[in-house]
Amino acid sequence: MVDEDRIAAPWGARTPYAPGEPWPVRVDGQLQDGIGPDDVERWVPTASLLHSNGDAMDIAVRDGRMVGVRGRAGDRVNHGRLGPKDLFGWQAGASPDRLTRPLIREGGRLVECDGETAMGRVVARSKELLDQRGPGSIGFYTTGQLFLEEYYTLAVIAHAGIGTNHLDGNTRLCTATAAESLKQTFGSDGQPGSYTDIDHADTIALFGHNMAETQAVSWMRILDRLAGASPPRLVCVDPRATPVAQRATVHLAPRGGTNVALLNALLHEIIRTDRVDHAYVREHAVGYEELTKCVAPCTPAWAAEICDVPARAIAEAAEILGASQRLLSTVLQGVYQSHQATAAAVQINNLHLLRGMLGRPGAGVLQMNGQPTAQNTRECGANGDLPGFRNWQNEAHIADLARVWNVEPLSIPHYGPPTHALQMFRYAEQGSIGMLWISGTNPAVSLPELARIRAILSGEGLFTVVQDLFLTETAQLADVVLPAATWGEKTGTFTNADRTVHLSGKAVEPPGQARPDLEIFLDYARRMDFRDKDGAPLVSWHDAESAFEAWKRCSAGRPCDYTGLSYAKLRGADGIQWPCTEQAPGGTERLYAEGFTWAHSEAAESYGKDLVTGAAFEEADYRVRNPDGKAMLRAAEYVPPHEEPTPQFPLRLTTGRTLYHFHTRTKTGRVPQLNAAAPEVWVELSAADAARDGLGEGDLVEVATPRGRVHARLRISGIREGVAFLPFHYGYWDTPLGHRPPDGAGRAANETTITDWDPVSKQPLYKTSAARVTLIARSEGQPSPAPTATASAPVRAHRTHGGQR
Ligand SMILES: Nc1nc2c(c(=O)[nH]1)N[C@H]1C(S)=C(S)[C@@H](COP(=O)(O)OP(=O)(O)OC[C@H]3O[C@@H](n4cnc5c(=O)[nH]c(N)nc54)[C@H](O)[C@@H]3O)O[C@H]1N2
Ligand SMILES: Nc1nc2c(c(=O)[nH]1)N[C@H]1C(S)=C(S)[C@@H](COP(=O)(O)OP(=O)(O)OC[C@H]3O[C@@H](n4cnc5c(=O)[nH]c(N)nc54)[C@H](O)[C@@H]3O)O[C@H]1N2
Ligand SMILES: [Mo]
Repeated sequence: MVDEDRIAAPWGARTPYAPGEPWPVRVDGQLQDGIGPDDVERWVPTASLLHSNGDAMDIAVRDGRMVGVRGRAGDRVNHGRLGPKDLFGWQAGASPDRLTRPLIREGGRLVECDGETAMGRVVARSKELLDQRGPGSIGFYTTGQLFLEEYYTLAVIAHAGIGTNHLDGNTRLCTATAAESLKQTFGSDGQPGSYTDIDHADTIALFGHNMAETQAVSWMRILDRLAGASPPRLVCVDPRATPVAQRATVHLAPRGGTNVALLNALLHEIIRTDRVDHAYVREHAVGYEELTKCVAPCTPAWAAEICDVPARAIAEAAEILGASQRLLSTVLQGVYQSHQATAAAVQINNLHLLRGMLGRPGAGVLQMNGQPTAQNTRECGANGDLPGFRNWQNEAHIADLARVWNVEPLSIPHYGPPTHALQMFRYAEQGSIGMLWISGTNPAVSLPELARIRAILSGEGLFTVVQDLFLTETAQLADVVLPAATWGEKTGTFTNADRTVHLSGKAVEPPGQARPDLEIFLDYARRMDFRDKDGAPLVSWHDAESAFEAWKRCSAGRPCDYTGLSYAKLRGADGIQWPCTEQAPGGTERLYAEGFTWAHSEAAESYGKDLVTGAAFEEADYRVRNPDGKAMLRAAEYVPPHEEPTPQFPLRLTTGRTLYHFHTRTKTGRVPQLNAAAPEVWVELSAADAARDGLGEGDLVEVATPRGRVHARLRISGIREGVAFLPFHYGYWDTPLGHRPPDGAGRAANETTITDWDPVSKQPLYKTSAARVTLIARSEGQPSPAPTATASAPVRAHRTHGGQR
């Protein structure tokens, strides 16, 4: 068990290793005060819920309660390690303010009721809307934090039961661009790489990915390589001085929103210095000429002007990428939520195609996920795609799905792509969506332009169902609140960013009347009496395992093939990567070791989109561009961000995360150690920007954009000049204000963000808006509450601590 203070030392002690060696085991754990390992009655296997890394762990149970966790030594993902959020986060489930009874709105107030009344209302409203306005009046907005079985059931209910096209997840805010970039390059979603590529890589490039804070265990793996023989070289692209940047061989800190310019310059240099694997490109890719032409004018000097990064540093980074023999790249929100998101993410795929860096140990790209089960949302089609990565434009795929569900193809809406989340909120705003069922997400804090979102959710014409653990900012605006069970209180599978599937067991009972999301969805399907075309129940399963079996049938023959998996097999194993089939019973470590099977037009999940407008191509276009089903090099020119700084709003505002909190803090804000490490919102500026405006560490300032304002204490950090950073974790459920922020300033970053999205992936642009920072009150000597072991470290040091018992 952990003796160190893992709040102060988040990555723990080093266990160095050399390329190609197995990563040494280090078992991390944390038990409640006064409980020793001998006091634990049972250990229940699961994996981490507070990010997408999929670290395998066991929950310690005593007297029917969770009393701690430990990492699983034998698991391929973490070799026993856990990050700070997982070491402490398990305590959240037992919070005294968990929802234990359903609530309904009566006379403007939420009041407790029984399950029958609550579900009765949801069903009555659904039937009324179906009768009066048709399936398009009902929308579902789900998450990346439930289990596979739950998403699949929801996808069947929405697509075939209700027959609505309005089903999406908060994965739209999270990894829609990852999925889209994989479709654009490889024809289908599906993560090419594997975490084991870290063990072999000679070069690791992290693009807009603060892995140290957001996938802490994978960062430990990199730190252990850095501490061992023949360490890899690191390239980091991030405007902040993150812990990743501090360890990088080259750190490029571009202006926010200029990724495509920078990446095009890197590709320009790779081509100019002829670091292209021509044989690989000839055999496996189309689009080389177009790409070459597009990046020809993109010299480092050209990009240096746009990105405000020295041309010399860009050339140096290109030299490292070009000289690598085993290159691993990871990509996350600094790309996906930034300007030209898909266009930029695709350039990183291009880098790997040009260099022949795919499908072998150490050569891989990880278009990362964020949430623990975002992969499942995507593969089950609860994210605005169809289940099994099927193509909505391909009639044969629709017919196949109709066969699996035993329904008529026409009853599965596919006149267009499933509606994306921000469009669903627009429809709710306009009134065409009359019921929105929100499960496992807190849009009143996480969506852009919160004043507008609050107005939509509390609007008279919209019936809102919220399914959550707590009375969140969103639940407070609902018409019906359904209390849900969560991680450790229910059984299901989840799949991490490198396609590893884990089974998560039930360790304890949920509180009160809280029910697993699966049970709620099954109950709804039963009450709605959804039928297949022969009159049998559409949803024929009754528990997690039977739902998993149903999903296996749906996944058969698709890229995410689960047919070789079963609960029994997952119980005996330590994480298995899909595709897992009869032919590959042990799973598949890397995709695309033998060509690009899913890029043929008959198989592809998408026929591609225009990278500037997002317009979808037709099948005929696709066949012409890619007749042999190869990988696609897709070029994109840089265009400036939509909202550029002005004299009134001179800064580029970006938003993101800290190590200690998860999203809107419904869990981590209720965990004493984590909350104490980062108790309150802050804003970061560079020393130069602060000095120019006469601002000092700890000053209370207002961050304003054309949408809204946030009050926060200033941290003078290593962030690049001209950029301000706000963590987006801080809603208002635990503020002294209680409910809503008053008119005027709040503390949620999304009071300020813009309603705008990438035209290709439809992912919101949380990383680029124009802002100003002005003084409200001097600090009186107190530093800002921002953590110090992380990217928000002050230029002048004091230390965050407090994880020790
Ligand atoms: N501790 C913690 N871990 C988490 C989560 C959490 O809430 N807390 N959430 C999980 C989820 S759902 C997700 S999606 C992931 C997100 O994980 P990350 O993507 O690593 O996290 P972010 O902080 O959103 O953004 C990463 C970096 O992007 C940089 N950035 C901003 N704008 C730009 C830009 O224009 N270009 C470039 N190159 N970089 C830019 C920021 O400075 C920031 O350091 O984390 C997962 N893990
Ligand atoms: N400004 C800004 N905004 C952002 C981002 C950013 O970087 N900047 N990042 C975006 C990204 S990547 C993401 S992923 C989103 C996250 O945004 P949200 O999804 O809104 O954030 P969470 O706090 O994770 O909300 C999850 C909710 O589900 C509940 N929950 C947890 N487990 C269960 C369960 O088992 N069942 C049910 N029914 N409920 C459960 C939790 O209590 C919580 O209320 O935010 C996005 N918003
Ligand atoms: Mo995310």
